Amino acid sequence: MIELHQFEASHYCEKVRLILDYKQLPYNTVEVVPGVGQIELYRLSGQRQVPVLKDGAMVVADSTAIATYLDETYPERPVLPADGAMRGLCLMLEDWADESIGPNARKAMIGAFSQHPSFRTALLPASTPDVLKGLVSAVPGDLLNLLGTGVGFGPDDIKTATLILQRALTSICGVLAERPYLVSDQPTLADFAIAGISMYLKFPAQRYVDLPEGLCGNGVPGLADAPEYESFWVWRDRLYADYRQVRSGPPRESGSGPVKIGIE
Ligand SMILES: N[C@@H](CCC(=O)N[C@@H](CS)C(=O)NCC(=O)O)C(=O)O
Repeated sequence: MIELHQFEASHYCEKVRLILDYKQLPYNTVEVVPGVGQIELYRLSGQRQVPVLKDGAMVVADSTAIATYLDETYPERPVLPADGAMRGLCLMLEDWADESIGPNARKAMIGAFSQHPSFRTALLPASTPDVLKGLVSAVPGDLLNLLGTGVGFGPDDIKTATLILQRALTSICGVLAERPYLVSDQPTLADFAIAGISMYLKFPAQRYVDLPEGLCGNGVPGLADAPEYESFWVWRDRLYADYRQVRSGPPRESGSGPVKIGIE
């Protein structure tokens, strides 16, 4: 059985989970404990980042390398187009997703956490005493803004990130007005990369990802609910409904471990 060594809340891991589900390949996830678990990951893969895919004796790190490996090994339902121009475009879009949409989406999500106490407390373990939850939701947004300043998450950084995301969503909606998926009539790696990242802007309403239930359907105000991006969310939700498996296990015991949202 394929093993995916992952952080549940990482968008790179979500990209790979989307691809595995699309290809209808059964797999088990191994949740890596940030820090100590990465030592074991290093022993396994020679580097410390997730996702890492283990398929028998084969160990592959990096979401793009994993996608390529999966297409080569399991060619049914390819995610990389055979046509050279389409393949190039697909990889460019994936890179744009990873290098621009991803980091900016994380900033926008942090901005939303700082402004919306309920969003913030939804991330806390269920076992957190109510008094502490109250304290977290009482931390003024201004203070969080101040704390964010200087590490790339200050109000100006979040404003710039939001502007970049607005442009990105507008561009994507323009493409989606012409065709059902970003590169061709079938979903490709580009679709899965951008759909995976989109959870930072709006968590899917269903439990596809094992995150605290309070996050489901929540998103960054102005991006998650603006009518001009509706076709983006329709595309994202359709992709999930058509291809992603809803989790069958019990809801996440949110006290069971840290939620690591890959904020570098
Ligand atoms: N290029 C890699 C990036 C993977 C990555 O940045 N993973 C993050 C999680 S979102 C990670 O493992 N961070 C932990 C660390 O760098 O120590 C890919 O596409 O898989």
